[in-house]
Formats: sequence, C-alpha cells, structure tokens
Amino acid sequence: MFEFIQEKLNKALASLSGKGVLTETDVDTALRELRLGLLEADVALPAVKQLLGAVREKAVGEAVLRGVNPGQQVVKIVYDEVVAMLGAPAELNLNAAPPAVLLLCGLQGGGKTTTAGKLAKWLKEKHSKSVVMASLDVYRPAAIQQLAVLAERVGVPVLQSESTHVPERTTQALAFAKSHSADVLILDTAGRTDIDEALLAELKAVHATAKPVATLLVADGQTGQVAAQVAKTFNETVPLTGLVLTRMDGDARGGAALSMRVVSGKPILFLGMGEKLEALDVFRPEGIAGRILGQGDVVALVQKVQAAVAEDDTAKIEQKILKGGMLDFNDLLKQLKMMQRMGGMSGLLDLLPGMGALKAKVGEEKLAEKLNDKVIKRQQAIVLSMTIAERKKPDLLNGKRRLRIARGAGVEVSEVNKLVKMLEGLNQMAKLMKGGNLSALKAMFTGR
Ligand SMILES: Nc1nc2c(ncn2[C@@H]2O[C@H](COP(=O)(O)OP(=O)(O)O)[C@@H](O)[C@H]2O)c(=O)[nH]1
Ligand SMILES: [Mg+2]
Repeated sequence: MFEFIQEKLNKALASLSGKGVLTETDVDTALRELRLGLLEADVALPAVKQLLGAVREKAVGEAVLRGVNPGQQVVKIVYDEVVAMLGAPAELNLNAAPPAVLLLCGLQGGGKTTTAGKLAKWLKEKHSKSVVMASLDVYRPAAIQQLAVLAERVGVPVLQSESTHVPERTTQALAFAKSHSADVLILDTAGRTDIDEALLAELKAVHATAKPVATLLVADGQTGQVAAQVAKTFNETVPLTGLVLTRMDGDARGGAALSMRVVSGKPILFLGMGEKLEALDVFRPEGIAGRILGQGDVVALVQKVQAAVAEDDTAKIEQKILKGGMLDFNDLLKQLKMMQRMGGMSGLLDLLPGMGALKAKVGEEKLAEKLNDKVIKRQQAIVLSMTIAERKKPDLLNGKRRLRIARGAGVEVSEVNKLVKMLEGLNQMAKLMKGGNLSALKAMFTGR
C-alpha cells in the first residue's frame, strides 16, 4: 500500500522542494494521505492517531534536505516513528523455578497449537531447554491429537490424559512437567471463534492454577484491527506478557502488529512465518515497519535520506571551514552521529573530502578500530555532558570542567582530553586540507 501512499505524498509535496523547512501545511497535506493509507492497511484508529501526532511534531519545521523530496523525508520520519512505536525487541522471559509455565491463549485458528510446537522446538534446539507440552483444548478431540503429533515431531513429551475437565488437566500438566524435571511447560489452550465469557473465565482459572511466568497471546496477523481488540480483551482477563503474530508469511501488511502493540501496550515477541515448525521469527521492529510502509522500497529510501542528512551536515561543516570558521563540539557531535548512522568508518570516509587518499594510506582497518561504535557512543556522551557554552567555545574547557564532564559521561578524564585533542586536530586538518598534508591527517586519526 505504501508505494501508493508514497506516490501521493510525492505529488502533494512536489512543490515544496525549493523551500527551506517543512511547514505545517506541507506536513498536514502529507499526513492526510498517510492517515487514509494507514486505515486502509487496517491499522487501528488509536495507533493511527498516535503515529500521526508524533510525526507531525517531528516533521514541522524540519529543514528540507537536498537530494530527497519532502515526501520522502516525511516517509522517513514516519518509518522512524513506526519503529519506535513497535518498541525495542523484548525477550521471552522464562526466569522462574522449573517448570517455568508458558501459557498460550487466543482465538480459535489463531495458531496457538502450531506456535506451541514451534516454541518447543525453538526452546529445545536454540536454548537447550527440556520442554514438555500439554493441551487444555478439551472441546475438540482433534486439537489434543494435533499437539501430540507436533510434540512427537519435535521430540518432547506431551501429557497423555483422558480427562475432559480443564482444571484437572491443568493440575495433571503441572505434575507431568515436574515428573519429567522439565525446564518449561507449554500449555496450549482452547479458543473460540469469538471472544466469549466462558472462554475468558476458563482461561482465568487456568492462569490462577498454573501461574505462568509468560502468557502469550497468539493472534492472526492478517486480521488487522480485530486483533487489537482481541489483545485488549485478553489482557484485561489475564496479564499478557507478550504477543505472537502468526501468518506473517502471507500478504498481511503488518498493520495488526502496530495496532496490537499500541492498543495492548504489550511487546510482540515472535512472528509466525509459515506452517512448518521452524517458521518462527524473533520479532524485529525494522522488518515490520518496512512492511507496513511497503517493503524494501522504504528501507532503501530510509538509507537515501540518511545519506542526504549526512551530506547536508558535511556540507555545512565544509562551508564553515571554507569561511575560515573554527569547528566546535556541536560540529563534532554531528560528525559522530553521522559516523554512527553510516555504520562505520568506510562510508564516512568516502563522504569527506580528501579522505579516500587517507583511507588508502592509513588502512581502513586501523581507522575502523579507532572509531568503532562503542568509542563513538562514549565520545557522544562526553559532548552531551558539556554545557551549551562549552560546546560552542572549546577554549572554556579547563581542568575542573573536564573533570565534571568526565564524571557526567562516566569516562576517564583522559578520554575527555583525547576528544578535545581530536577537535583541535580537526581544526588543524581544516587548515591543512588545501595543502593536502596527509601526514597531519594521519596523525589526527591515529593519535600519534
Ligand atoms: N501460513 C501460516 N499458517 C499458520 C501459521 N501458524 C499457524 N498456521 C496455520 O493455521 C491453522 C490454525 O492453526 P492452529 O495452530 O491449529 O490454531 P489454534 O486453533 O489457535 O490452535 C493451521 O492450519 C496452521 O497450520 C503461520 O505462521 N503461517
Ligand atoms: Mg489449537
């Protein structure tokens, strides 16, 4: 759907390229199109509202980049916001005295039984857990058999019981897990085609007896907005710890993921990617965000905008140098952020004037080692611990101030000193750039 949206956005915003910043009118034009598109993609209204509100706040007043059009720029902001709303990946927490009980719930046909088998395999093979399973779906004899077949294929024990009484089976399941000294007991439950009181009451009782450390709602990712309501209702019955979205191998656009996350406030842990036992993916927000917004196109676009931001920042710094200005810590911070975005030194080096030759001389590996991600993060922390005045006027940094900054950033003073030196080096480099004095540049990067 998003190729379509993007086209509309581009048309709506085509006339804006010449302007300096994204205005309210520009952004609102873009967001109107976006709103329709998101609703079409079956994103629930509360999620749409939250997303558009956040995008509006970020986009209005943003400087228009060269090299991309404003529509693309807004899409990038939307993408970042979708990723943020989907939340950081959360882990399945099974920290409990064994057997840790993992309870799966959801509507009928959502994929609970299949997911039980997938999780058993994942826990057994990827995490070396001893797993047992039990079905509490007494309403369909075939359901108990279905879990038994999956258990056999994975090679884990499954509760064998004739009982059709759910509380009794629950107690049996716990005893069964103990007798096997299992690390994890996976409980598969019954579902209905619709949420009803009886189903919820039964689930509540199972939850009270089994005291699961993890309760996952398994829902069909193709159902869109419905899934969000389901998540909300189940969460009001038993405290969910996370969500599993199934049938994400189909043409589901992922609107359900965003809706469920926002409406329930629970993290998505896994995606079902097919009927096979190994078709289980650990959830990654970037993948789903790209999908909600139209697959690889958006990912490529995001990279393009990132590159444009980098170019823009570099251009500004270049201009400053050309005008004979001294670089300050704000410039350095921009460079550090850019390095991080570019995911390493080599991309950055290509962007900086004269750097290709330097790269050849010093060796890419040596530079990468000097400027790896961890170092960059610490350097950013140092700049962020400075006052606004200090960032603008590096000369202010006497010993006392450096000590305070080091404490604030949680680093040694020597690291602050190094960063001050680095800025001095950059300023020297700026002067020498014309002369092509490579040995000075080399000294700056190697610290010698
Ligand atoms: N394509 C696809 N099918 C799935 C996925 N998960 C489950 N299914 C299928 O959906 C149907 C219902 O799944 P089931 O586990 O029995 O759902 P339950 O009623 O919640 O236990 C079965 O035919 C499964 O093979 C998935 O991630 N992708
Ligand atoms: Mg089932």
